[in-house]
Amino acid sequence: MTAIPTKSSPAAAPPFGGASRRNRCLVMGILNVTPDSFSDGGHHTDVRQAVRRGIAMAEEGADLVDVGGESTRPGARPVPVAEELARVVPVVRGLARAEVRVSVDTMHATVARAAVEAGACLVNDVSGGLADPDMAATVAAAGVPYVAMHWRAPSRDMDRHAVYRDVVAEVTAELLCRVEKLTAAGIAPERIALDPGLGFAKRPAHDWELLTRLPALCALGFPVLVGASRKRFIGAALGAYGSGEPPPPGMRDAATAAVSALAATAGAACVRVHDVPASLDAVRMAAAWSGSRPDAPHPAPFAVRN
Ligand code: PMM
Repeated sequence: MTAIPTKSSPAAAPPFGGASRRNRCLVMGILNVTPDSFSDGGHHTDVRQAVRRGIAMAEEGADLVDVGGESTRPGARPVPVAEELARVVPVVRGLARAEVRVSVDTMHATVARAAVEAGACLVNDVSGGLADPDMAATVAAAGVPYVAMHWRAPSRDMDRHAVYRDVVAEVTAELLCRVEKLTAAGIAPERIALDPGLGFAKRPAHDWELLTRLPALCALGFPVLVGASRKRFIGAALGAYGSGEPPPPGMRDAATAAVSALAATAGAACVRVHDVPASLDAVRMAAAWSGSRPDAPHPAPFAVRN
């Protein structure tokens, strides 16, 4: 069994180290350079325009900007690696040159390696290393932090795998299994963050259960990233408690910010969102609500380096 870092254990290279000067949940801005992502697909396919958008998110206060070149919406088809590289690497390079902290959202070791060479400081893998057998060794060799998301199957047929008896117990156990494999391949446990994978082989009821029982995942001692932004379960809840109709993804940012505040209060270390300002204010309010001192140093594993 892998040694699990506790919240109080010192961390040599924290997953999101140096990202924020403030003692609060971090905000990761989403920059999808894809033609077909469910919410922002086709908005940022021009490199210069994408870099401008990433810089704007950093200016809005994003602690990290997450660049992805392959849509993972339900039913999405895989993108050839050469195409993903061509989409992602110039944008990562442009943002890193502008001193924006960049993460790369990829399931492919080749893309992760190239993005780190271009300046990415974190690898965000929605498959937790399951999609590419070379990913874990590549991340270990690169020495960067790694977000391992809960994943069961490629997007084209993930909905078939949304079957659980106890979603929290099963997601937790499957993530710990990933941690074992990742650490065995050489990734330091202190560099790993976990993510419940909202919407990935999950029905809305599963997503809500994972959120309402988020402290159970946080209690494992790894930093937890929550990616709720604009997702189907948010639309479904807005519809259920509203007019009956889910609003379109672009009308879900206020609800996303509410979830960001609740996730931060439940112990999330980072939220991944499309609309940075709303969620940034939300996590600030969560920090104030929980009495965290704004000028206190980040507790490990979020010690500020700069
Ligand atoms: N969701 C998407 C893509 N990447 N990464 C992490 N770590 N967690 C997520 O929940 C996640 C992700 C899909 O959403 P998008 O199309 O809006 O990027």
